[in-house]
This record gives sequence, C-alpha cells and structure tokens, in this order.
Amino acid sequence: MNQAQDSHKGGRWSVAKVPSNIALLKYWGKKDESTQWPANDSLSMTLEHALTVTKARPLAGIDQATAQPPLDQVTIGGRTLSSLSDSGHKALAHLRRLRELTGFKSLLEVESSNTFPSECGIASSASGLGALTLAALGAWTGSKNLGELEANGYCRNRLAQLARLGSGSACRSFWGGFVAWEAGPQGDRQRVYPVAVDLDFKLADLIVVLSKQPKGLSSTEGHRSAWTSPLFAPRLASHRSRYQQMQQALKKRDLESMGAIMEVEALEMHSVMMTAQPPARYWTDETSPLITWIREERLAGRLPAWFTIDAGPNVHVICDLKDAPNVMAKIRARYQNLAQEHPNSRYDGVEIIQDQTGHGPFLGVE
Ligand code: 2P0
Repeated sequence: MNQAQDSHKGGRWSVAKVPSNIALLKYWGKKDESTQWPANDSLSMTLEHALTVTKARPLAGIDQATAQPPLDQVTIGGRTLSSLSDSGHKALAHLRRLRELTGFKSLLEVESSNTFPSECGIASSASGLGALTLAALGAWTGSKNLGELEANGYCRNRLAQLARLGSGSACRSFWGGFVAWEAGPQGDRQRVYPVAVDLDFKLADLIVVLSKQPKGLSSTEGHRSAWTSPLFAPRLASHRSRYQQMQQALKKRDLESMGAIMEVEALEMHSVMMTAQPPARYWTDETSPLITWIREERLAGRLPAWFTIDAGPNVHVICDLKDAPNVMAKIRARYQNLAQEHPNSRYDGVEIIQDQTGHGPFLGVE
C-alpha cells in the first residue's frame, strides 16, 4: 500500500483492545531516551481483564499538512485530552511520531477508555499506548483484524516496537501469556517476544489496592533518577543472570522459583527508587506489613502466593489460578480481622482486583 494514501477517512472505527501487563522482572532505567533503550531486560505476564479499549478513525478531510492547529482529537473516558497534560502530551506526541515513522498522513479522531480504575496499581500507560498504536495503524491501513494488519505490513513485532516508543512497557502487551523484552546490544536492536505461548500455564494476579493517590514521582522521572542510586550499578551487573533464571523457571513452570525471583526483583527495584536522588518511596504504611504477612503465611505453608509491586504502593499477589479463590479468601479475612481490631483505620474497605494470565490484543472494526 502507498503509505501516503490512507485507506479511508471518517466512517468506520478501528477498535483495539490491548491488555495491561504486570512485570515479574522490571523495566526501570533507560540507557537512552530517544530510542527508549531500557537499562535491563524485563519479563511480564499479560493480563486478561485490565484492558484499554481505543477506537480511531481518520478525521475526514483533514491531514497533518492542512490542519490548524495540527492536532488529533483524543478523548479518554469522555474527556478531551489537552496537550498540556502529561497523558495528553504523551498520546499526541506518539501519534505524531507514528505518522513520521509510517508515512501515514491523516489526523485521527480517537476515543479511549480503560476497563480498570486508574491509580489502582495496573499500568495504564502499557495498555493505553499499546491500544493507541494498534487502533491508529488499524485506522490508517483500514485493516479489519490483526491478520489483515500483518498482511498490510504491521506484524505484532513491528507494532510492539512502535508502541515501545510511546511507552516502554507497552511493547510487552502485544502477546498473551508471558512476554520478554530484551535490551540488546544497541537501542535499535531490542527484542520483544512471547515466552510461554501455550496458554495453559495460568497464574492469578490479585491486586491489593492500598491507595489510589496519584504517584508522587512519574515513571519518566523515576527512569532518569534510577542512575543516581548506588544500588543501580550492582543491579545491572547481576540482572542478566536473574533474567536467565526467570526464563528457565518459566519454561519449567516452576512457580516457586519464579515467585522467589519476582519478590527479590520487586524489592530491589523499590530499593533503587528509595536510594535514588530524588528518592521515591511509593509504598504506604501498609505495603510492608502486607508483604511480611505474605512471606510468613507462605513459610508456614498456608499461602501458596508471592508478591510483586510496580511503581506504586499496591501489592500484586501472584499465585496459581487454581489457588486464587483460597488466596483471595485469606487476604480478605486478614483485612476483616484487622478492620475489626482497628475500627476506622486504613484496613477498612481494602479493594482487591482479580486478574489473570491473558490472551493478548484484539483488533476489529465497528
Ligand atoms: C515495568 N514500570 O516493567 C516497570 C515496573 C513501572 C515499574 O514500565 O517512560 O510507563 O513510558 O517508557 O513504561 C513504567 O514505565 O515508562 C514501567 P516510559 P513506563 O512495567
């Protein structure tokens, strides 16, 4: 297809549903911002229920050259995005970048919403920038599904590499199951690929929402300040071996080994955050007691579950899907008991969001 000729304008919407992902090995720190080159390899589990649903279609009769001002029209949850807000700037800059890299010209009308609440410990930039990328390419090429989009020159790998430029973690949302993102020897030689493609190894992600306060330090700032932590160089020196151990454990479906590695990884990332300049402490007063309880219960043989924590206070409890009802009941009982012992305390009304290993993205039209 001649990429300067967008296939159709106005009318039909391209609809992308892209899941979020939870990193078991974390992306924290960039070697180069312009190529979004991560400091280390990461590995994540794609989620099933936490999705961004994004619709896009070319703005009839308007292209980048003629529009005044040259802006796409993007709404998220019904609110029009301003280029002045962080998320608005990120989305609009990403659409401009996609046009530059692909040669498509049309400005887009975009409507987006999440199936999960914001600030609950689920990464909305991964699913959001992933869905924006997929919906935009669907709209520009006029593809009705992922197969047609691939036939039009946009396989999942290409989509993931484009999405990565909008938000690094978005590249790991383009496959179901478990996905690896390897930094590679240069910024333009990164690899993203699915690791366990047979989807019968399913884990639960029970997200204990301890706070919905917006985070104090943005991920972008956090990636920059990571380099100032005295713990960051030792982390990078040993991370490749941890990555290989996680790959081995995942291949063997050895959840105990995966769990042990993911806990060390989360604690190490948060130690880097807390020892960076400026220091960032994302945890609430309840984060530490909860992870201590998870470890104690597991050691006592009562809780077959492990934790990980993203750039926020909320704790992702990871367990085999078949153990999820039991683990969920134990966490709920813990908070009911604590709330009875401490009325009107932080223990009241703790929300737990249930998710699990997911199938990956979808593209359609409406
Ligand atoms: C991750 N996080 O691997 C880690 C764990 C947060 C903690 O990726 O600057 O929003 O858009 O590339 O992808 C958050 O970083 O950063 C993140 P940008 P992104 O999931």
